[in-house]
Amino acid sequence: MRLFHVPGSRSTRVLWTLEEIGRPYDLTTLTRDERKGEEHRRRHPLGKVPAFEFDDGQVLFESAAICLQLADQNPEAELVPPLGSAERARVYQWTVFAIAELEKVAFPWNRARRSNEDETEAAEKFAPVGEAVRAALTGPWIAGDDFTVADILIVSILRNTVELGLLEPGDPVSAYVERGLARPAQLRADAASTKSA
Ligand SMILES: N[C@@H](CCC(=O)N[C@@H](CS)C(=O)NCC(=O)O)C(=O)O
Repeated sequence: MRLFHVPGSRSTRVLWTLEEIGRPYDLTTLTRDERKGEEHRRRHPLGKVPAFEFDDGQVLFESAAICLQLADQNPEAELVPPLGSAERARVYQWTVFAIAELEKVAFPWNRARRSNEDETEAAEKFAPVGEAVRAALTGPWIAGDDFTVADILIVSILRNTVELGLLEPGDPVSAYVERGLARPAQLRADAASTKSA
């Protein structure tokens, strides 16, 4: 299996999932020209990362879809609860929430901070979405006691928000993100990403 990757991009979520699974994989880091070339557009119609080639030759794009499929194919990693269970439904809920709701309010806030723009609107839009995550954190992980693919997505999306200091010190959301970032598989993913850069 092979991940088509750019360090610091959304493909790092897939790298983290691969490290949680612990099976060997290949990593191809793409330049901008390679991403926009014909060969990569056959993998991803928009010339983006991540794209992923599975052992049977299937190629998928969309980070959440790739992470969920990897979790399903490697049940021993316990990154998703059993199919059809209430716990599995919560993992779907938070995985979709991450992409559909969280990303679109976290990234603009990060961008505003980095470029020294007025953050008021971005912070206001983030607030109710961040509160939804905060309220759900009654256990160590977003869907309960067990770490899942949904945590990989949410922690990856909020990583920069926490590292830029946008959340209050002591905010349970920051503690949650730091808990995720401290996982050995995540640290290995960071090292693998840098190595390939
Ligand atoms: N919804 C997609 C978004 C993919 C995406 O926007 N990837 C960015 C990197 S984070 C990209 O490849 N942008 C085009 C480029 O860098 O040339 C996913 O989650 O996989």
